[in-house]
Amino acid sequence: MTQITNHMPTRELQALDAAHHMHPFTADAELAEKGARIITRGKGVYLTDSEGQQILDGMAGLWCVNVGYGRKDIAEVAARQMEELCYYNTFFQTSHVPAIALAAEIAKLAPGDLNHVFYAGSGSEANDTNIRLVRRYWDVKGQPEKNIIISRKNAYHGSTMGGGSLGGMAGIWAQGGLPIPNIVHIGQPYWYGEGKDMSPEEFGLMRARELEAKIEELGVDRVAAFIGEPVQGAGGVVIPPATYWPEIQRICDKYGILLIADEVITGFGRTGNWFGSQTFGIKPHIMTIAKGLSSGYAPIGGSIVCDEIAATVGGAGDFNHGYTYCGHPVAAAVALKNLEIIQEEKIVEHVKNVAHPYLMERWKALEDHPLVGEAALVGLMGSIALTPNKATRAAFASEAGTVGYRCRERCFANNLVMRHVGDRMIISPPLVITPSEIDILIERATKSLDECYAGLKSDGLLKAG
Ligand code: PXG
Repeated sequence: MTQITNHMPTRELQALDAAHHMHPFTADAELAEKGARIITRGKGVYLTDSEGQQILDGMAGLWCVNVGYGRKDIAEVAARQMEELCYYNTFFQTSHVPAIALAAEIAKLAPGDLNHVFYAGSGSEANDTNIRLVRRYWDVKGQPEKNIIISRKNAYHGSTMGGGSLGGMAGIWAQGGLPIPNIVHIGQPYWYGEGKDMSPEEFGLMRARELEAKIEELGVDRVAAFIGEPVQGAGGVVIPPATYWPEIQRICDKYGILLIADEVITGFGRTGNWFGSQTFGIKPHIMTIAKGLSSGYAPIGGSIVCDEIAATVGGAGDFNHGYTYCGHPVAAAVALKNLEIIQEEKIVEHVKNVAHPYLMERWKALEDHPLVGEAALVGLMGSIALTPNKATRAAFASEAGTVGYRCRERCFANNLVMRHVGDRMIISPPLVITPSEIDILIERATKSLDECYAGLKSDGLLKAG
């Protein structure tokens, strides 16, 4: 077999990558010309690339490496589990210790009566499970017509047929015939971009009441559930106004609609509590989890399900759904170790009492930069809205994303991973980030914003649309 190692020249790795590897959400032909940046190692909050550059990972991989890179204790657990029991299924009346222990631990950590875990390999799969689960629930209850799920524009719930349909991303719908039937979308609580002259509080209420209007329009006997991310992540770290979630909760309670909180990003400490639902006062019937469940050390996700749904679906014969890797023993053992680390090292407390307050102070100060209209942060999820006019919160005249991309490129050149969504910059660093590492993040972000601003000025792109 060809030996391909970390020591190969970058150009050769890039050529092989371009020849054989299709990248997710990527224009492969364009990437082939430029060449992918090849990441070779990770330690703490830092990545190393094939040129030996040290990069501060302000995104924790893809919002997931919450305990930081390179933990030997997790690697040891994985190796041990592979030797002891590398795989067994949980389909045909069998179970195994890692799946049992992890489900019990998740039930302990999850609020209220969210006491049951249906495992998946990813967040997308878990949301596909949720579609089937809530439809099955109402079917068993004798209301098979109650099968419409309401979601939101610019939501992200994955990219499988189900996950992509629940999500509200136009780019995903444009390819492959999505959304599937009986999933509908209301507006998002994105005050900065869509709130116009309303106060954030008024706007939050208005957007929440779109749910009530939609339920009335469709008929309550047709609506199964509402799904939302406590804070939209991939949509650009959209932190809802304080009025939004309480109103959504009131409406779901009033009409008896199931509430699904997609906690794939917000779960396991990201917002300064174990779950984003706790930060925003949401009482969901189902939570979607993935990413931070294992800190990305192994692919695993799932649905945390309340007593009533688990009893109803579980009490009505076979639920004909499952994945080969449901509760995969190695992934489950890794996730369990990750949860132990978060608890023993008090990482949620670190986010709440140390990292968030310090980053908040430094992040907010970026609002003094001429390009920054708003710098917002919940826990360790942050966004910066770039604008040519702070007073009006105007968008740029250039095609949406042009400025954000240029800023991202400056960040990447300055060894900081800070993503862009349209013309918003976003961060979601490992939860273990220290104040001195936050200083480096801010220093690199400021330098990148300065360089981006200078470039926009000289290219005449500082114009409002
Ligand atoms: N729900 C939410 C809230 C997510 O953020 C998923 C579901 C799907 O999880 P899987 O494991 O199937 O990817 C996600 C994933 C981005 C980006 O560009 C975000 C995600 C995935 C890929 C890219 O920010 N979030």
